[in-house]
Amino acid sequence: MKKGFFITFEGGEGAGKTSLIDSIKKYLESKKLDYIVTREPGGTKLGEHLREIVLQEKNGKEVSSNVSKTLDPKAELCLFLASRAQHIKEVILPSLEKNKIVLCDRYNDSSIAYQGHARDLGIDKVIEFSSFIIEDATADLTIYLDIDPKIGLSRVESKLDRIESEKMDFHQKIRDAFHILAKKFPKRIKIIDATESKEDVLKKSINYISKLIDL
Ligand code: Z5A
Repeated sequence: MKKGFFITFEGGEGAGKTSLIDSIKKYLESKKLDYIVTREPGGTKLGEHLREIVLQEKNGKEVSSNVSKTLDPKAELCLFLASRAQHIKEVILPSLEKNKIVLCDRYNDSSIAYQGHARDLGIDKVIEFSSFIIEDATADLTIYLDIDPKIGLSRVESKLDRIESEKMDFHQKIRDAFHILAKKFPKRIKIIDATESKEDVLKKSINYISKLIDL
């Protein structure tokens, strides 16, 4: 039975999710609230192995295996979902059961945007398929950091992984998909303009979180 709060962070490349989570973490610490920070793909031993396969990088360095050079979109989706299934069982649900706040860098909306829309598997198909994996482990709040992909990529261009290296059209489709999702799930997904200052992005995020949690 879920008792904590599950908050996910989504956005295109370089939107600022990792920086924002780091600031929220400090804020929660100052309020003496119990939290964990985790990410997808990853969060477990299996997830970190799968991360190396799908992103073709380890600790920011390219890995030599070429397993993922010709990765089929359906196979790619299954790898992200395998990572998620293990993550839910090993990390997310146990933390929520201990009343923790779970801050997760990317989650199911990324599968819907990247594999469902940008890789053309279909938004509704991925929502339906992934529902078998996530069951009721849905986020209570999703903060979507919205940014023009040109600006986002320019923030991270020195360390592009396999997916980040896709063409601009691909990244634009990801942004479009997040907007579709935000319209579909307006109660859960909150859009924040990621070109605002880090301080303003933090302030707006804390405002949304405070509607969920007594801060
Ligand atoms: N993926 C998928 O396809 N399907 C799935 O189901 C899942 C994921 C779960 C994970 O990569 C990849 O997997 C991802 C989707 C795919 N696509 N790719 N590639 P990742 O986790 O390694 O990478 P990422 O999530 O895209 O993170 P990122 O590119 O490193 O960006 P970020 O975490 O959002 O940004 P950041 O590191 O916090 O900030 C980037 C820079 O911008 C940094 O220098 C900051 O200081 C700066 N920054 C941050 N905020 C601001 C503001 N407000 N103003 C100015 N500068 C800022």
